[in-house]
Amino acid sequence: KVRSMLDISFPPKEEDTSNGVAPKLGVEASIEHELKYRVSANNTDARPVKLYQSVAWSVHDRLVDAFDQTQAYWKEKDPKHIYYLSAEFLMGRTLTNAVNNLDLGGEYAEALKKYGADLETVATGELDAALGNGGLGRLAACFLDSMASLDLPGWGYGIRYRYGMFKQGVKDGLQVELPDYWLDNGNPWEIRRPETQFKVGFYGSLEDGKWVPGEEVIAEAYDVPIPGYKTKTCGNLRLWDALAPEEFDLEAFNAGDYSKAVEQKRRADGITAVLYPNDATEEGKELRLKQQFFFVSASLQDTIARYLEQHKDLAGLPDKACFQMNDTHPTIAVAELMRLLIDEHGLSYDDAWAITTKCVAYTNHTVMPEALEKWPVRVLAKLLPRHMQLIEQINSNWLDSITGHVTAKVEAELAASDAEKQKKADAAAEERKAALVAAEAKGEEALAAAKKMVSEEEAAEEKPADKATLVEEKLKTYSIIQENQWTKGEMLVNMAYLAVVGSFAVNGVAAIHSEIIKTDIFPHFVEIFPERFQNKTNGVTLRRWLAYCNPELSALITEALGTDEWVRDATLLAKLKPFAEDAAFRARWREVKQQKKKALAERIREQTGYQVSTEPMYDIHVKRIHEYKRQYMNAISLIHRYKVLKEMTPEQRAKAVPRVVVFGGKAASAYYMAKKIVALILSIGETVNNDPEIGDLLKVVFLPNYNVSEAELIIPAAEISQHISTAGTEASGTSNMKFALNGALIIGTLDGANIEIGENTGFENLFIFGVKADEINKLREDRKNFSDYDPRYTAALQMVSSGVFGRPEYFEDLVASITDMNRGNDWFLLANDFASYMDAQDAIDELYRDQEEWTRRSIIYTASNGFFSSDRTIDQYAREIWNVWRLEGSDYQRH
Ligand code: GL4
Repeated sequence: KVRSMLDISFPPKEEDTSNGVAPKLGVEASIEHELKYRVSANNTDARPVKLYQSVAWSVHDRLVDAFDQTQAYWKEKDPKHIYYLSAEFLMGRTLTNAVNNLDLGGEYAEALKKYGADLETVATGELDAALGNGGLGRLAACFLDSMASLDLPGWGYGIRYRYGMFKQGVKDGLQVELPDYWLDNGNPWEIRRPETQFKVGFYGSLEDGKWVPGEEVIAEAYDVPIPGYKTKTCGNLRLWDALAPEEFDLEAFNAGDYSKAVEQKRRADGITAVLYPNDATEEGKELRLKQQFFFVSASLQDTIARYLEQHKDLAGLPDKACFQMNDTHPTIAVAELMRLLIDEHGLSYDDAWAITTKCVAYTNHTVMPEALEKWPVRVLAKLLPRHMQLIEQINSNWLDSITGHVTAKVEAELAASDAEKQKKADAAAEERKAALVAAEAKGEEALAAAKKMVSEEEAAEEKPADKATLVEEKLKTYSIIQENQWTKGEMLVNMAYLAVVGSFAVNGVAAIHSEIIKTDIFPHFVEIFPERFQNKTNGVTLRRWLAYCNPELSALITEALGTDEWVRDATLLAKLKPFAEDAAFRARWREVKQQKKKALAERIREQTGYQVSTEPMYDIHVKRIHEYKRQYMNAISLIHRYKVLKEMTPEQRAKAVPRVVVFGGKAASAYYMAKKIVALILSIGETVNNDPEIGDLLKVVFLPNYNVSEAELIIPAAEISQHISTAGTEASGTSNMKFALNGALIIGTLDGANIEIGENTGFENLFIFGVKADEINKLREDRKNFSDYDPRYTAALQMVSSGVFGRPEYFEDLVASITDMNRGNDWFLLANDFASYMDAQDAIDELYRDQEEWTRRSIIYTASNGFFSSDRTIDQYAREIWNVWRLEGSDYQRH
């Protein structure tokens, strides 16, 4: 139970340790001060953005106080720290979260009255910090919130991308990508640390075993304070920016070569310029590897430097630092920590390895083969020659260490198959002998022919397997360095294997996913160290994803429970269950939903121009656009729904259940099919929404630029939410948790965390459909012979091909990808799941007619899913992986 761990008071510091404006000026005065001196706007010129900025700077000062106190306290107490290494942190906006976590909501609301403004409106002046693609990056952000809220000494380490996730626009019915200038108005939430810089090298060569980089950049730190919820603890997200060692080459400039003069700066700028916009696919670009090494190297150097301020001997590092690698993106940390320990700090290889493998842990977030990073040896050797050398050594030691195991395995297999083979060989020899005897009796010619046949047979006979060759073959399947299966001769470094070998713990992110990685991705590693593999089911912070994004529902929950303690102890939500049976409470619950639907309808009008009613069911499908997430299957179902509505009589239409279906999500800019899926949804909307016969019965909306802030608006308004990935493909999903907590019902497959949501909520309360994960392999094999196409599915696709939604040629590929076995093969099994998906949709319509029962279930969802608080997840990491010391009273105690 999380709360029991939370009886912590930050060491009470009575004395005023203020270092700035904040404590000297009250909230109101500080806003005024910032407006005048930092933002240079007088009161009458307090335009929304300026007001936002001054409020943000005023909060910033308070954050800095909390930050300084916490960091000083941690330094004094010297507990073990968690360093969460992640290429992505999808933070979203900060203002509302910071004000409320600092428990200053009331004060700021009061102070803003003077400007005729409220906090909610002022907060919209902030641009999202979108330094992440989707679930993986947002999870990292939730984890930071929970670490601080649980008073755990934790830092995030990442990259300060100057352009975050691209901004998605819609033009001529297609997605367009626009740059995300998120830093343009300045960023009050970061503190630049020019005093904290590290050199990071690339390229070059090995001279006398020592790496001499051919290029160097400077990593400079920016700190983003992370306030815990109503605790004095304020954690840190340290993001690195890249600078040129010499910004300007004066010699080149004097020689008249201006472009050479700024060349270094240009190169450094490139490293931290953009976030790669791929979710669950890897691009394999050298720049990407450069980014990974850049932030990992700076973070490790920084940690070691801080450690050495207080300790002499690096042997103690594992007691003071744990590096959690968020997927394989930071895996080069294994080699870089080795290099730093050996080359920079003089440790032996063996000592360095002992330390490294006690400091590093790895979380796997996907089983999609195209997302598992494999870097060509050629690229690694060129960019990081010393690291490639170390990886070779790590690999060869690793293979040596398991050769005994593998040999024994091969011997056992041989022993089993040898006996079998010997039997066969004996029988064959008998037959040949008999054939020769028979042929001899028939004369010379027959005998000659029989002899020839016998010698051919003997030649073709299976030779006894050579053990050494078998061992060698088998060892290859364990090797970190492998041959590219598509490009013969090209050698690749499998980063996931390096991560598993270099870590003391490996975890998946939902129960089913943690099993799948054991059986399908790392089975041979599980043989060697079964105890290394764990599950840590994901979670989300209830601060951002319930308390702050849905204050109306939160107020109702708090009123019912008589306390707002549920915001830090989510298990208390279970006490809401009895209220599901209370009709008056249900009415109020519905009222809140209605209010949130209204806000979303307003947003839809602003963004798309479509006027949608607030009466229909709000059916939401938001997440990155991907074939495996099957927005396409939903689109096909909507075509069918449209067709049925068109064919209805007016009497039938009067009885239909109206829906507003909202899609949102970005397609990676180079993801061909995903962009077509966006276009199809837009086209369906264009046709359906303008069809006067349909009216409010169906609206299909694609809300552009889905991001954290849009999610905060959309999720509270949802009545049904779709999580319909092909079973076995979505590692966990985290928006499913957010929807459930906000009382949206789920239609979904038995995939990722849907399963655990079902277990908590009661499967009878979800709309579950589709094939199961363990059937997938077989169904995929069989799908060439699939003939059981649902007529509704075929008819809907026919409508696309015949141009009902325009541009049939443009959608030709998309249709072929699921119908033409030679072109796309329906890899994600839409055809297999369509009929059961439609059954689930029918059940949804049916239940929606019964608003009392629907609302009852909605309350049950919120009451049942406190388990999915990231506080619980982080508590499990802290106890079962990190073994961190934590504040208890004013002391640290071991778990
Ligand atoms: C992801 C998974 O796709 C997603 O299911 C999971 O919830 C998330 C966080 O664990 O990680 N993996 C990748 S890659 N991107 C994700 O969002």
